[in-house]
Parts: sequence; C-alpha cells; structure tokens
Amino acid sequence: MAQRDGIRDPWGARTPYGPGDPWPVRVDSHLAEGVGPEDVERWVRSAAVLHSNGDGLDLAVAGGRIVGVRGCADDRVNHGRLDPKDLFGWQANSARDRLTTPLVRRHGELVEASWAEAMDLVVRRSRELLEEQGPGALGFYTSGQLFAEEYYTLAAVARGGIGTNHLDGNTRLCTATAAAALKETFGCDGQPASYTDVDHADVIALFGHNVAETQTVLWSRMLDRLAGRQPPKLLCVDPRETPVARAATVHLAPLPGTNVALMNGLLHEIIEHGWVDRDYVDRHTVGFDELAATVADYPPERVADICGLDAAQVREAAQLLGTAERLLCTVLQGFYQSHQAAAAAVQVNNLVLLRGMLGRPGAGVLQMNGQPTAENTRECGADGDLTGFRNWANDEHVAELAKLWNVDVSRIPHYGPPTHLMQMLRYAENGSLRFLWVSATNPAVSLPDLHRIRSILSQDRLFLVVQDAFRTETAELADVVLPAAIWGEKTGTFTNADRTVHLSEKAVEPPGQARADLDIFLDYARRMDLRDADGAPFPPWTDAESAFEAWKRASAGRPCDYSGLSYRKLREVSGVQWPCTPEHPDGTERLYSDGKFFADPDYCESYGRDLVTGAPAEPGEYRAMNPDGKAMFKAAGYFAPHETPDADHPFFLINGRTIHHFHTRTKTGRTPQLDAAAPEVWLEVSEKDAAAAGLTEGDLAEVSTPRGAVRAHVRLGGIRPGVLFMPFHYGYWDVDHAAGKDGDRAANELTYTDWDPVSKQPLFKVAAAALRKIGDEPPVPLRAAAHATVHEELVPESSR
Ligand SMILES: Nc1nc2c(c(=O)[nH]1)N[C@H]1C(S)=C(S)[C@@H](COP(=O)(O)OP(=O)(O)OC[C@H]3O[C@@H](n4cnc5c(=O)[nH]c(N)nc54)[C@H](O)[C@@H]3O)O[C@H]1N2
Ligand SMILES: Nc1nc2c(c(=O)[nH]1)N[C@H]1C(S)=C(S)[C@@H](COP(=O)(O)OP(=O)(O)OC[C@H]3O[C@@H](n4cnc5c(=O)[nH]c(N)nc54)[C@H](O)[C@@H]3O)O[C@H]1N2
Ligand SMILES: [Mo]
Repeated sequence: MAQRDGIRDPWGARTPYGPGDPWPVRVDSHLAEGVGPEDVERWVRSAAVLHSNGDGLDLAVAGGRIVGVRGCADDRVNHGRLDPKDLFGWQANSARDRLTTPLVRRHGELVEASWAEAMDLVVRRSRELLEEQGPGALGFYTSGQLFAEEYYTLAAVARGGIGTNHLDGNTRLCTATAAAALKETFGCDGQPASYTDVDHADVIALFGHNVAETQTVLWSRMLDRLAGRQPPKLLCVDPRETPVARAATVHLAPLPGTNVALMNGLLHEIIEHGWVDRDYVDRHTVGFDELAATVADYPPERVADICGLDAAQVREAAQLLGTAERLLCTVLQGFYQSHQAAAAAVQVNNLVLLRGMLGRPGAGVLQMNGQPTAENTRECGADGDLTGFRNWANDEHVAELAKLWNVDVSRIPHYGPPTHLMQMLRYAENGSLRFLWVSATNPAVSLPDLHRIRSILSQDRLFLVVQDAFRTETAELADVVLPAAIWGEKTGTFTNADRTVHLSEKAVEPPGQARADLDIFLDYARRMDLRDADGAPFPPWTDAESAFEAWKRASAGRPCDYSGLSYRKLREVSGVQWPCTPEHPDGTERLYSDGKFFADPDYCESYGRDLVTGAPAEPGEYRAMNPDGKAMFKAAGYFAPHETPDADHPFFLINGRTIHHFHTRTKTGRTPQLDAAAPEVWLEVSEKDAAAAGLTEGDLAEVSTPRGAVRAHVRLGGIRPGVLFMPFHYGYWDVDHAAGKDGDRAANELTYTDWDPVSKQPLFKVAAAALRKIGDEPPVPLRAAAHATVHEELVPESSR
C-alpha cells in the first residue's frame, strides 16, 4: 500500500486502458505521520465526502482516532484511487476547535449550555410561532452533506410533522439546475448515465465542468483513457484554461453567460448536417419541430458573435459532437450557476436525444452533482420536491405520502411548489419567516450578496439555529448553536452523482457532546411531541438503520427505488447504483436503456416549466403535450444577462473552485497540507488585462462590483481576456476580526441577488466588475509548487 502525495501529484500515476477494457485498480492511501499499516486497529468502510464522486474508502482507526484513509480496490467508482482532499481532509475531524457543547445567546454573546437548555429554547420558540403565526413562520435550510437517513427524517419532520412548506437544501445553490434539467427532459430527476461510460466513450464533452479539480478521480479515469489505445476526444466549454481545456481536442472559451446561444449553435449544426438519429427521435421523443425552429436562428456566425468565438471553432465542436459514435456529456456549475442555467443544461439533454446517445455503453449525459449527498437531499424531499421524487402538483402523489406517514393529507403543504431558499430569505427579510434552522451549510459565506445575507441572518426578530461542527461565520450570527457529529462519527448512506449508494459507518466517537444530526432531528420531533393520525410518535423510527428501512419503503415504486438495498448488502458490496429492487438486486447501471422514461403524466415528478419565464405547466397541458411519457425536447432562445460589463465595470467576473479547498474551508482550511497549498484568496487575470491595469503576478488588486469590493493577489493567465476568476472558498473565520477585515475577502461580497427562473438556483457566476491595483507593496510570490502542478501539468500528446 503506497502512500500518495496528492499535493505534488494531484492525479497520481497513469494506468492506461483502452475502450471497453476494465479500468485498472490503483490503491491510494495516506496515514498520519509516524503511523504504519501495522498500527491500524480497524479499517472502517465509508466513501469520499469532499465532492460528489463517491469514491469508496476505508478509514484507518487507532487509539479511538481516525489516523488515515485507503481507497477501496473493489469499489465500482474509484477502483482504489483517492482525491487530494480525501487523502488529507480527515484530519479536520480532530481539529482542536470543533464544537463540543451547545451554545446559546445570552446578552449578545454565545455561551456554553446543556443540550436540554438549548433544545428547550428551540422548542419553545417553535411552539410560540406555531401558535401565533402557524407553520409558515418556520423554515429549515439543510445541506448536500448529511446522510439520506437525516434528510428523510428532516423532510418528515418539516412537511409531515410541522407542516411547513419552507424546507430547502443548499443543493439549491448546487444542483437545483441538474434536477430541473432532468425533470424538463425526462419528467423526473435521476442520472441517466454511469461513470463506466467513460470506459467506452469516443467523445467526452464537458460543459462548464472543471472535472480535473472538482472530481479528480473521475479525471484520472479520463486521463487513463487518454493515455491508452484509441483515446477519446475531449470537448471543453469553459472561459478558463483549466486542466480539462489543456487536454481537450477542442476548447471553446465562450463569454460568461452565453451558454444557451452556444448550445443552440451546436444543435443548429447537428440538425443542419443531418447528424440526427431520426429513428430514436421519432420513437422516443416529443417536441423536435419546436427545437428545430428555435435553433434555426442560431447559425455559427451569429453564435460566434454572441459568445466571442470564431465561427470555425463552433463548427469544429459541432462536428466532433455530430460524428461521435459514443458521446458522453457532462454538465456542471459553469452552466448551472450561470445565466439561463436550466435552459442551457436542457440543451445538453437535447443534444444527446438528437444523437440517440442514451442508455448504452459510452453514450449518455451526466447532469453532475457537486456535494457528496446532494442526490439524497433531492430524493428524500429535503429540497424543492416531495419525498421519492413525488410531484407536489399531483394530488395522488401527495395522498400516497400522507398514507405512508399516516398523517392527514392536509398536513403536507402542497398549495404551491416547496419554497425555494432565496424566497425563504425574502420571507425572513420581510418578517413573515421568524425561525430558521440551518444544518450543515454556511450561508454567511456561500450565498450571493453577502452584505444582504448578513443583515437578514442577524436580525433580532429571526430566531436562527445553526447545527454545525465548527463555529462558522453563520454560527456567529445564531441564537442557538448545536454541535454536530460529522462523517466518520455517525452511520448513514449516501449516493453520488451516478446513483451509486455507499454506506458510511461510524469509525470514532464525536468530540464532547456533539451528536449525530439524525439524533438531533429526532430529539426535536419528540420534544415537539409530533404525532401521526393515530397519536403515535412521528417519525416512528429511532436510529440510522430504522430510518433507512423507512426510507426504503418511501422510495419503493418510485424511480429512486432503494427497496433491494440493506445495510448488510452495502457492507458486502462497495457501491450499488439505484434503482435497486428485489427484481434487480445488483442495481442499475444506466437509466432509459429501454427507451422508457419516468415521464408518464401520472408518474412524473414535475409537469415542467417554461424555460424562459419559469411558469409551471398545468397537469392538463403536460398530458396533452406528452401523453405517452416520452423524452421531451424543450427549446429556448438566448437573451443577454441582467448584468453585463459597462464603462465603470468593464470585466465579467466569474468564480468557482480550486483543487485544494472544499467550499468555505471548514475542513480543508483545518488540514495542514491543503491549507499550505492554497492559503489565501487570489484573482485570475489574463496577461493582457493585467498589463493594461499595471498589474503583475503577486500584486495586490481590488475587484469591485456594485455590491462590494474584495482584495486579492493576482495570478496571471489561464483565462480569456475580459474575464476575471476568483475562488469562492475564503471567508472570515480565519482572519483577524480585530483588523477589521470583514467584508473584503469572500467572492460572494461581489455576487448579486438573482436566480434562474426554472431551477431557482442563484446566478453566482454572473457579475460585471472593475479592477485596480492597490498599494505599492512588492508582489507576493504566489506560484507555489502546488499551484504549478495543477495548472501547468503537461498533457499527453495523444489527446491533442
Ligand atoms: N476541489 C473541490 N472540488 C469540489 C468542490 C470544492 O469545493 N472543491 N465542491 C464540489 C461541489 S459542491 C460542486 S457543485 C462541484 C463544482 O464543480 P465545477 O462545476 O467543476 O466547479 P466550478 O469551479 O464551480 O465551475 C466550473 C467551471 O465553470 C466555468 N464557468 C464559469 N462561468 C461560465 C460560463 O458562463 N460558461 C461556461 N461554459 N463555463 C463557465 C469556470 O471557469 C469553472 O472552471 O465541485 C465539487 N468538487
Ligand atoms: N460565489 C460562489 N458561491 C457559491 C458557489 C460558487 O461556485 N460560487 N457554489 C455553491 C455551491 S455549488 C455549494 S454546494 C455551496 C456550498 O456552500 P456551503 O454548504 O455553505 O459550504 P460548506 O463549507 O461545505 O458548508 C457546510 C457546513 O457543514 C458543516 N458540516 C459538515 N459535515 C456536517 C455534518 O455531518 N453535520 C453538520 N451539522 N454539519 C456538517 C461544515 O463544517 C460546514 O460549516 O456554495 C455555493 N456558493
Ligand atoms: Mo455544490
């Protein structure tokens, strides 16, 4: 078992393979300094928690502590490999500043309290508000990082117990657009393709997806194909020169916010050249004529003009897509968080439908997830849909859920779609929402327009409960802070971006009085005395395994069917893809291989929305449009973003991730190797723009938008001129507050309050900004070895 230096060598050694061959095993591991394999007392099964890839791993335990990790050779996702964050990030579990007791606010200060005191406050405020204002005064904002059992419990508590419609996850910021795009095209959420499609594809197209830094093990799989015989060709669509762009056969760097125009141009060419699988389209889809009519207006010249590209590049990309035999497409935040998010993501679905690239090896679409358990938030109904991908607008689905929970159907709010987060914040801002319980997310850094977010969350009239493992920027604003056990300290299941379910087992005790989120939610339900229609305690389950059994029943017969799974089975097999039923006990590799969809009017999760206005379709309209439950082409014209560069703010500002950090760095900032690799925020500027602003590498610059100004050191290159990029990871927990630096470090000081009309996902990646040099300090050397290995790594010749 070799130790791997994931900083110096982010993707590890190549293990080349050819199309259709099995991806070779390569086991990565890292043990704490001074710990050898012989010192490990137990290996405990889990999977990676710092992205959505779902890499199977074992936690090494010695002396009651986690002392390392090892990839699982037999796991279907990673074949033993681990990502740099996973090799080191487990050290954050034993950070000295973990929360170990509840905190309550007294005379303006957060002070330690017992669980009984803290929960009494939470329950008292809940009851007062229920009595005074009703359930609509209470809101719950959860995560994409808990376990399925925990989301299912929270959904039952909020919708079936309290009866509020205000429950959403931070998946709203993350994969609401993935879910929306799948619902628009296939009538239901659920990932069509499988990671194994990488093994077979001859063209892989990545749309706004920097897989090399955000799902490094999946990128290793792609690199291994690129290094083997008959390598696939890559298309990369990203305004930056990411490692993916450098490996690509064709790299399109469109202006930010122009994805719909570009996609329409590509579809135009596909139709124009007859690269359409007519038989597939005729048999399995509706809506082709409308799509063809819309994209007819997007010839390559017009598209090139809108996107800032050459028409020849658009043609070249279209040819690559149009002549592929096994085309795999992936989509992520460059589409989901940009302008016309859902409309753009849907066009990628349209591409695979046009080409008949679905349900067979190497062909398909991965509308990616980001967080480790975002899929579960969606399935369990802890976001904008009802449990089990049920349709809130279908009375029979609501009745089915009421029966399952044995509660009156009127208890489950379904007068309109579940309230999305940005709307919940608006209710808090205007005072109708008075109680907000935030679990496993850090909105004071991760939401757009932070000045506004801080002012909403710090209002006196809002009772804010924060359930976290650390004293985050959000916890600082809370009335009650509840200390949570995290991954490695509790048991539960989680599902990755290609529907693979893993069991993550408790390896060590949580610190101090920290408790599993599941236990906290159930404790709240008992203290609130929530009951079902027969007066029995609700929810009736009591621990992780009984919650899982209940969730299996809730999922049975729905697309995300877990009924064939059990903890026992997940202990035997490292990763099983849903649907997994008694009839299909090994799970399901690809959806829709039989050309049948979850889109039947009586079964679908959603009746769809207008791609431009977001207006929901009526059940009757849907039935008339798609009576037989086929896949649906949906078209959208391009229109300009709401904020574009002008004389005062001449740049497009985008933001996103770097390989070494996870989100607001509560874990990776407390991991020595990762923190040292990327200790401070930076700004990526093209050489041309830097020269014009009198900036060189390492200079301190200020980037400003109408919302705020942030200071960062300049990194030159890697981005198209006119565009600036900043990582969004850096907040304020590790800056010296006395120095008065609050408000000038987080990228979200600069973003604005706006969201996609269809998915309601905030538009993080759209802003117009100004840039200037500040101070006369000598430049700070930034090109750390770690940065260089990621951004200057040579790419195999074969892939060019
Ligand atoms: N290292 C690391 N890995 C992670 C995470 C992390 O925090 N750190 N987080 C996980 C999570 S929750 C998520 S959601 C995923 C996100 O994974 P990705 O989506 O791959 O990451 P991002 O960096 O947010 O955005 C991807 C790319 O979108 C490009 N982009 C910006 N605007 C546009 C546009 O208008 N059009 C196009 N075509 N591209 C654009 C950016 O240049 C960027 O390279 O990563 C997961 N993995
Ligand atoms: N500008 C900009 N903003 C963005 C994005 C972007 O690309 N650009 N991306 C968006 C996306 S895709 C995402 S996913 C969000 C992420 O945004 P957040 O969800 O705010 O990010 P995290 O830092 O992961 O916050 C998770 C919190 O949960 C805690 N935690 C971890 N495990 C557990 C647990 O088991 N129980 C409990 N109770 N707590 C736990 C962690 O300590 C941490 O404080 O950011 C969004 N914001
Ligand atoms: Mo995300």
